[in-house]
Amino acid sequence: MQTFYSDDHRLHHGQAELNNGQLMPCFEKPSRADMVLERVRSTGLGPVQAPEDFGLAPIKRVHDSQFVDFLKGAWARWAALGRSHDMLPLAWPPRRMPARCPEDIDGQLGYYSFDAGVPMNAGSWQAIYSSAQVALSAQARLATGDQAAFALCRPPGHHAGIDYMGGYCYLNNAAIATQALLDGGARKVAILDVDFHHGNGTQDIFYQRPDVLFLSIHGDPRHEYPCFAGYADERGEGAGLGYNYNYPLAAGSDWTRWSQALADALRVIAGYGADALVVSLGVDTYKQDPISSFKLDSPDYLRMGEQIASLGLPSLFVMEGGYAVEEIGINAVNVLSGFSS
Ligand code: Q9C
Ligand code: ZN
Repeated sequence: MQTFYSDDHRLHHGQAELNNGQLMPCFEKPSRADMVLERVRSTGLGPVQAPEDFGLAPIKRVHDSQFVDFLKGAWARWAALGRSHDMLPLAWPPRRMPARCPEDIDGQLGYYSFDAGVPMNAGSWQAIYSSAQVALSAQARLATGDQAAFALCRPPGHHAGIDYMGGYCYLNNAAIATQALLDGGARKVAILDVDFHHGNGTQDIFYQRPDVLFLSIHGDPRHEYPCFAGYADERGEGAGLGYNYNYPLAAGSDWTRWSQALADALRVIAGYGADALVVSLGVDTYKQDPISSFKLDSPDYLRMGEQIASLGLPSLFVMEGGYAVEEIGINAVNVLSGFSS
């Protein structure tokens, strides 16, 4: 299968994040994508291609236009204040505080985010934009008949909602690609999110729509980030009611437990009648992941790919999380190899 990748991801390199009360170097770092690319090459998965430029229009099909323009222009406004350290949000509206959009950059950073896990530096927008173009380019391969494609996206996207960033995510690459598949002629698309964290942003974007089925297998939000979404009773709304499935699992879940949820998700997808599948491929379910609590092992990812392939659907794999950098390439490419085998 074809991999899409851009070196632009290196332009995005956050300094620090808060983890368990401690300021730490960002877990979401450039070496993650480098390790996956190296494994794609060393296993001979297939050709690696640079993305085409589809512009902002397909991004604004799922994201609020003002939010996208804010992301694009934020660094220039920050730098104009004489600031050169990472840009970060610091204040958010809680219950009963009306969410008006303030005028200055600090207020707007809070307005357009839900947490502080989204540092930006001078090159971040270019990396964010290119990551979305990587997903769009990979999507285009399915539209022209390939059975699978891999979007090696960085930064990741599944926590980014219609008009907010969070959790290392700025633009929702998988959602942007899904909408492009629909705009290119697909009637229904299923999104399977296997990242350790609930794909709250993707859920937000498609929550009221029946043309996109969203399923996420993740750490139980009672105990795990993103804390406020990912419960099993979130089933969709309005016309989208019944098209959202969450599988929250307990800490310590291993392949035996995890694959039961996968089997149910695959059964639901098979019954939906999708024209294509988008997989939000996070490998932070790995037993050694530094910020997660599942117990999948490297060979389990081969099984994951094989079982996803059993659907027989054209499938787009979009890279999301995974922070055990030494094994991230092995685990991510195992899913793709398992799919292709
Ligand atoms: N102590 C993705 O995997 N911090 N984002 C969790 C746990 C945020 C993860 C802290 C994790 C965001 C794309
Ligand atoms: Zn994750």
